[in-house]
Amino acid sequence: EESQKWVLMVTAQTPTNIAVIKYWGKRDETLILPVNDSISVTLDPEHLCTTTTVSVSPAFDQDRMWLNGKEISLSGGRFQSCLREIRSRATDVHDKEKGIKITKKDWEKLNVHIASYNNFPTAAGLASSAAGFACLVFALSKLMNANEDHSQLSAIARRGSGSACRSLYGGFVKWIMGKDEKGTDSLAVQLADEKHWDELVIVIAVVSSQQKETSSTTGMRDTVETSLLLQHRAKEVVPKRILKMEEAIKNRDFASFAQLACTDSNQFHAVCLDTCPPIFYMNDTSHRQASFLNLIISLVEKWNRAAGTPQVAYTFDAGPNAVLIARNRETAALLVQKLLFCFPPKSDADLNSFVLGDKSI
Ligand code: 2P0
Repeated sequence: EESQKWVLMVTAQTPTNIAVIKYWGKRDETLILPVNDSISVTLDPEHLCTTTTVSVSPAFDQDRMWLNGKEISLSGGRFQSCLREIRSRATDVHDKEKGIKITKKDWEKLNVHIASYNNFPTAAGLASSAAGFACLVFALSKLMNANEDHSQLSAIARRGSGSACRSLYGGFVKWIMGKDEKGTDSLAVQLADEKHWDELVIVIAVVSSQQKETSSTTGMRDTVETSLLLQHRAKEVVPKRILKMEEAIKNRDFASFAQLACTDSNQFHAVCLDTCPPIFYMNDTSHRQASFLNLIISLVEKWNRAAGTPQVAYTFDAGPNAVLIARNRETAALLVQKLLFCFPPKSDADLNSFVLGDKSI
């Protein structure tokens, strides 16, 4: 049938984000509501990003999704929540060029096909789910003409993966934990845009692209159930740290920024260690790689002390990779030099493991 032949598509690209005040622990697992606020930096769009194409056609008989070319199931609650939330906000779409008219009512029956690609290792602690769900929700909102602002969309992306809500904005972003038990006020806001502090350079040393052993979801659940340190962190430590970090970002105060980011990363790993059974994200890899990660901390700590004021901040997530934030381009160049000197790559392939946040360095 002629009317069955059309396809409407939207493609979007979303970078991942790196938390400098970490999210770890949920107060509601279904709605994905966190136990504390978090703050992150969104990377440049050309590095570590997800590209997602969403399409709709009357010829599609079910919702389907492909990730990196392989079909994956959409039956999980997280995908279903995102799809349902966006569908319920769909409005009329009129593509005059193609002569296509879709009414709000049509969207309830139409199925979508989703193709998503990550240009970095999936599930190796490089926040692939963050870029992925943010991109999916954004692309669907454009396709279905859901007229929600970025904060509203962030609350939907949050239902896919907590950290995803922070990737709806560039620059520095805060995920406000919210108070509402339905989660309507648990969303992301932009603290400063990408131009505000653009001398910072982020260097990511991808130590292993292997999938991590403990998923964030399981890890967080164990932590919430067993760690007393987490309760102290969420109630006493993070609220004060968030205020200080917001101030540091506003004033481009690298000394405070670095001190807060490093301390928070260390406390996140301490909380993991305080979990029963303990979670070792930094050592959950080969001996050589674990030594590398731990040596990076010493290298940065020594360098910062010798310089008299912080030059580089480190932050480690739930995977065997080091994220280093240099105060400017000169420092970033020196940092890469130091990393290569201390940890000479064994082969050319190893060299690729230094992903630079700035192409020109
Ligand atoms: C963060 N991480 O703030 C923290 C720091 C890992 C360490 O957010 O269960 O994949 O999907 O909400 O978002 C990883 O957790 O977990 C994470 P879910 P998510 O970036």
